[in-house]
Amino acid sequence: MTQPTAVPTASRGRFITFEGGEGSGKSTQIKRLADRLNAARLPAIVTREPGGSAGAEIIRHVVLSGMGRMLGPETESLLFAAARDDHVSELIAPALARGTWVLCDRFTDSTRVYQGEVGKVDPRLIRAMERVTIGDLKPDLTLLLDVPVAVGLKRAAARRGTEAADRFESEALSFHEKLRAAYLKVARDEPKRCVVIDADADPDTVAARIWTALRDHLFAVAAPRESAKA
Ligand code: T5A
Repeated sequence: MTQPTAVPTASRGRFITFEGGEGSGKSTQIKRLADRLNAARLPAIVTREPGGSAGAEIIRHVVLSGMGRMLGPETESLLFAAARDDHVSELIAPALARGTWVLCDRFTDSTRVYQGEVGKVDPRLIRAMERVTIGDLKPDLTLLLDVPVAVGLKRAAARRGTEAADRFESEALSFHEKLRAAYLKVARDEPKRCVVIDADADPDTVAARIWTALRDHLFAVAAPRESAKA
């Protein structure tokens, strides 16, 4: 198991996580932000959870196929934790240490919300798994992309086309409403780390909102070059 530390040195990269319900636009926006940071000569990589490293991608396949579901929410949580452990030690911690910004599509808040708040896994287990898998590695900023449930599910369905819904997309509407409320609670509880982005708008507008959040929360300590300005 990893015990990474997050010593905030000037040369360490920044760690930004994207969170939100299904179809909230995380994948779309994370790529746009990476492009903008790289254009500003702030090296940034995009990764995702579950997944992001070879071992974690194998676990992703197991979980999203629904195979973990029959084992119950506790065991499913352990699978997400195992994937995160590999991802942090193989990709995230080394990238941050060499000064690269890491943009991660979902992270610990997904476990807190999906398995904890909604799946009713004991919060003590959730926190214990966090301690073991991420140590002190807290995101510098978490962007919570918030959209009405109907909007997110409609977008996810349109993107999926004729393919079957995955393990979580196929849950009932009430499940997704609970997710949204739980995410908003996480943001209320940790206002310094989390920024709620109204993502019920066109992609350019959402991208501009995200950039404003970075400017307000991160660039005071990691000033971008001129070319990063809107
Ligand atoms: N999970 C994950 C847990 O339960 N516990 C955990 O600890 C972790 C880490 C991962 C699943 O695993 C669960 C949560 C998830 O259910 P996934 O396949 O990685 O599943 O999928 P999601 O993270 O849910 O992401 P989605 O792919 O469903 O949605 P995104 O990334 O939020 O949305 P995106 O950008 O792909 O957009 C969806 C569609 O909408 C369009 C896009 O073009 C795309 O077609 N779109 C917009 N349309 C209109 N206006 C906009 N502003 C738009 N932005 C995007």
